[in-house]
Amino acid sequence: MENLSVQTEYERFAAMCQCGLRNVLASIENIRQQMSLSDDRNPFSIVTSRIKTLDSAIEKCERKYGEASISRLRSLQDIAGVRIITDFEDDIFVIHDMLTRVPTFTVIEKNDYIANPKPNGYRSLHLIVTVNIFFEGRSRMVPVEIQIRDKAMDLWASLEHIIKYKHPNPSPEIVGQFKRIADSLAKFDKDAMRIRDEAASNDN
Ligand code: 0O2
Repeated sequence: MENLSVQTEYERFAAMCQCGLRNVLASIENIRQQMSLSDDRNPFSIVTSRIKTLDSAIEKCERKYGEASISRLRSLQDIAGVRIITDFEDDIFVIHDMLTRVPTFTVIEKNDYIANPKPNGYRSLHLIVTVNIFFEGRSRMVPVEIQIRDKAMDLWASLEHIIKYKHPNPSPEIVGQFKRIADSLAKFDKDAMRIRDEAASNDN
């Protein structure tokens, strides 16, 4: 019975977050389209989104708080999530600057795991934005998480996620190997930008 009400309440909250997600995606699509009109390279490569499943939300609450009550589930700020993938590392900050100026949502939190990678090597720029929605006859604010990363960062995070999902407690040796790959990819990102800039200056 308790589980049933958690599920019902979560579905209602997730529906609210989904309204916010639609607003954020519409704003991102508008920016992406406008930028595609210019001659410059478009910083957006791929945009995806998801609503967190109840099971994933429960797993996260239990990991973070040791319990998954309705109030804990509602405190999660990434029930709705957008992921923006760029070709180059510096495109991430071009997109970040655009998003801070969008009038339809407000950036309330920023975690720059590119300037400060996680100890395992994870790199990405995370934003939490709040969006005003109209739901059940009244206006409410809901959070949406936006993760911005380049293709190299995304490759690393996808593989690490797959392996961590199958083996939640990897050995220090495996963790060390992932850190070394992350460091190589960080160097690759710098080289890719340098080669891009050299190629452009050769054109001039
Ligand atoms: P999923 O699959 O996206 O639903 P935390 O307390 O750290 O667990 P918090 O406070 O939300 O979570 O903040 P954080 O760490 O800034 O962002 C969490 C999200 O970033 C994760 O969501 C992942 O999507 C991604 N992420 C963070 N760290 C790592 C990492 O080391 N490896 C990979 N592959 N992804 C990471 P969820 O809810 O954990 O998962």
